[in-house]
Amino acid sequence: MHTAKLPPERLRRRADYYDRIGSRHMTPLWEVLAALVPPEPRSSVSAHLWRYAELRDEVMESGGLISAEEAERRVLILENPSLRGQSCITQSLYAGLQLILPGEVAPAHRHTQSALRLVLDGEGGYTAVDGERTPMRRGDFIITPAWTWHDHGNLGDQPVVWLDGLDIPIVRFLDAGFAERSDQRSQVPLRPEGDALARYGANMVPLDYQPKPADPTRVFVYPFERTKAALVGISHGAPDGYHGFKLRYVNPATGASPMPTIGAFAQRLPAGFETKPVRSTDGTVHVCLEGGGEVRVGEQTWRFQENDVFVVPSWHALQMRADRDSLLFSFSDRPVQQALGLWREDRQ
Ligand code: 1HN
Repeated sequence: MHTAKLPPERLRRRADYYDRIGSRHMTPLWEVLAALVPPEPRSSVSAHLWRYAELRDEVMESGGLISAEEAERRVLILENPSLRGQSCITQSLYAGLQLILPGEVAPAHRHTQSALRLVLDGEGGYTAVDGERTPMRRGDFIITPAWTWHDHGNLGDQPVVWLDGLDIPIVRFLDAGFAERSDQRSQVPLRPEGDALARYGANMVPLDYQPKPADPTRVFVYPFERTKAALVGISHGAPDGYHGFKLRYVNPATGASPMPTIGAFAQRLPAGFETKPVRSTDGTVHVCLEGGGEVRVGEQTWRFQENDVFVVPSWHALQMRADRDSLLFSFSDRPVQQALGLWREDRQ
C-alpha cells in the first residue's frame, strides 16, 4: 500500500477506523496483503554455519553440568540466528547436538514429533526404537518416527555426540503434540539387533506387510557404510551440475521419504567439483560427514569441514565447492511441501 501522497486528514480517519475495528479484533487486509502473499519466498530465516571444532568443547562441557537422566535429553539446540528463542533452525525444523556419556541412559519416551539422528562423534552409543536396539556409528542415519518408543545409551568409553533433527515447529504449528514417558528406563529388547533391516531393508518385506502411503519406514537405521557404498557406486560419468552425486533416503517399502514430515539426502562431491547455484523452497540443514570445501549461500561464503552444520533458508541459492572428496547429509521438510504441491526448485 502506498500512502505517501494521501492527505493527512484521510490518514487520520483511517487510523481512527483501524483503532475502532481493532478493539473488535479485526484488522484491514489491505495493509498487510503484500506481506501475506509475497511474489516469492522472502525467508526471515538466516543462513548460518556452526563449526563443530568450535562447538565440541561447549557440548562436552554440558556433560559436567547435567546428567542425561536429569536432562531427559542433554542437547544444545542449534537456534537460527533470526529465530532466537523459538528452538528452530528453519521455520519448520528443529536441530540440536546431543551428548551422551559412557554409562548414561537417555530414558525411554515417545511423542508425536518425528526425529532423526545423524551420528557425528564417538563410539559405543546405541538407540532403541520400538523394542529394537541399533548401534550408533559415525554417519549412521537413524529415525524415530512419530509415537515410537525410543531411548539411547552409551556402552562405550567415549562421549558420543549426534545431530538431532525434529519436526517440532510443524507439530507446534498444528497444535498436535502429545508425549509420554515410559515406566521402563531402557526398553527391554523385543527383537535382536539388525532385525528391522533384515525384514524391511533388503529389497524385500514380510509377506503380509501392506504399508499405507504415508507410513514411516520400519527400517530405522540407514548405516553409513551402505550410504557411502551407494554414493561411490553411482559415481560413474559426470556428476549432476547442481547436486553432484545425490540420493534421497526412502522408505524402501513405498519409495516415499523415511518419515512423512522430513526428507533426507546424501550426496558426494568429488574433489575439485563446484556445484552451480540452485535454490528450492525447502529450507535445508546440511552436515559435512567427510571432506570439506566452501559453501556459498546467497552472498555469504563459509569454509566447511567434517561435522560442520549449515542451514540454507528457503529460496536462497546454494553453491558448494569440494576441496577434497566430500560426503554431505541433508534434511528438510520437502515431503510436506511436495504433498501440498508447494515444493519448487530453481536451477540457475
Ligand atoms: C527427543 O525426544 C530427543 O529422543 C532429542 O533424543 C531431542 C527435542 C525435543 C523433543 C524431544 C531424543 C528432542 C526430543
